[in-house]
Amino acid sequence: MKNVVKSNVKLKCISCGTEYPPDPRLYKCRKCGGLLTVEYDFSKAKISWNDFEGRGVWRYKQLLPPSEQLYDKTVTLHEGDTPLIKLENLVTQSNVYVKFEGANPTGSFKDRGMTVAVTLAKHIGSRLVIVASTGNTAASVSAYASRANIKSAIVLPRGKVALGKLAQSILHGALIFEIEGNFDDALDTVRKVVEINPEIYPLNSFNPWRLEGQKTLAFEVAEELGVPDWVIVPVGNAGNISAIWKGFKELYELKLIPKLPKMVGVQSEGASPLATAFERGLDEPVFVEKPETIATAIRIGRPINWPKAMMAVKESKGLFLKVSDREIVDAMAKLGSMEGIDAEPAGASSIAGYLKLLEQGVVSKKDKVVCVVTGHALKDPDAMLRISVNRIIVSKAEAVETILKTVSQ
Ligand code: AN7
Repeated sequence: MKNVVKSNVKLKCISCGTEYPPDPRLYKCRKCGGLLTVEYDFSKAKISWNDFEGRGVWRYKQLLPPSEQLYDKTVTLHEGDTPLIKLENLVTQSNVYVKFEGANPTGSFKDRGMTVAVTLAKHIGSRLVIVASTGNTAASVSAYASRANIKSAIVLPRGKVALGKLAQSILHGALIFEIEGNFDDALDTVRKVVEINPEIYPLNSFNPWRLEGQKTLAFEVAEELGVPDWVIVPVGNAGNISAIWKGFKELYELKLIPKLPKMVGVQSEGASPLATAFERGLDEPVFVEKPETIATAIRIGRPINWPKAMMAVKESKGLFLKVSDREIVDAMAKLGSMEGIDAEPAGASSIAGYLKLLEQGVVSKKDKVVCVVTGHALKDPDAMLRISVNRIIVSKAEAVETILKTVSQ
């Protein structure tokens, strides 16, 4: 264990504060069952922006848990270093950027976490990893497990996973279990399986090591753009918004940034336990028994990381909000047709959220905003085909020419 995780790292329960040595196999507080978070002792650290070298997630290795001995033994597909694209047509004269996580190796932000967590899993000798997933986690875990020569098992809600994600998991050779029920049921299954058999390594986001990789999104944004006023993040199981906030807070603690952004969590109306709680001013989520949305990635009714996400929004003075399926598809179509950026529905929900906040006057055009587009449109061809376009059946070049004449006028 000593060789796997750095010596200045410990685990801490976010509920009761109990501290633990950095055991990669500990996923919840032994005392109260609370979520764990990875903590660093930075008191002796003198880190400046010039110290970071290389590209992608591992550029920030000083702020990641694996020990130095593992730096040249990481399980990597060169994730991170994703494009930060300023919107030019969808919103003119604004200051809004898309952080395009669809450009990661398997097409979603999950890869940032998997490179770190699968690196640890491999070096503690795991032979089999498991995950419940709405699709992207499965696609990512199965890829990184293959790369590490580890077997992967994935548990999916049957019939509710976008085609591209299922196909990727098949391609990566995962053992696929499809259950009757939704993601929340799949996650319960995984938790039971790892309780019975602790040799099987779980990679859902209750595993705090994974979130360490995901926090690097904040590092990339801060390094390239400085600190945004707002960071808008699609929320499902609520790991990513928590990880990104953790990343900004660490930079602030290290005095690498002078201020913090406000965090916005966007949920789909049919799966909005946190946004509903925020609307009603509650401190606990209003769980949804039967979540439903076109954004199947975030079709989650009982987000496991809700305490971390609520803290992120509260501490940053941000907010949660809901968007409808129509607003999501509309944002997805606009992003594709006006900016050439390919977002899957969940990914486009951050844009839908931005447009809504702009309309409500909560966010102004002058504000520096980063919308995290979490996954690539190719993941979900069925969703793209729901966008109405002009598809014209023609038999002759003359017909094409005639129609184009009217279009170009
Ligand atoms: C594109 O793959 O939960 O709030 O099992 O795929 O950290 O859960 C996916 C989540 C946003 C929500 N956007 O992130 C899974 C899974 C996309 C996603 C989220 C997901 P979290």
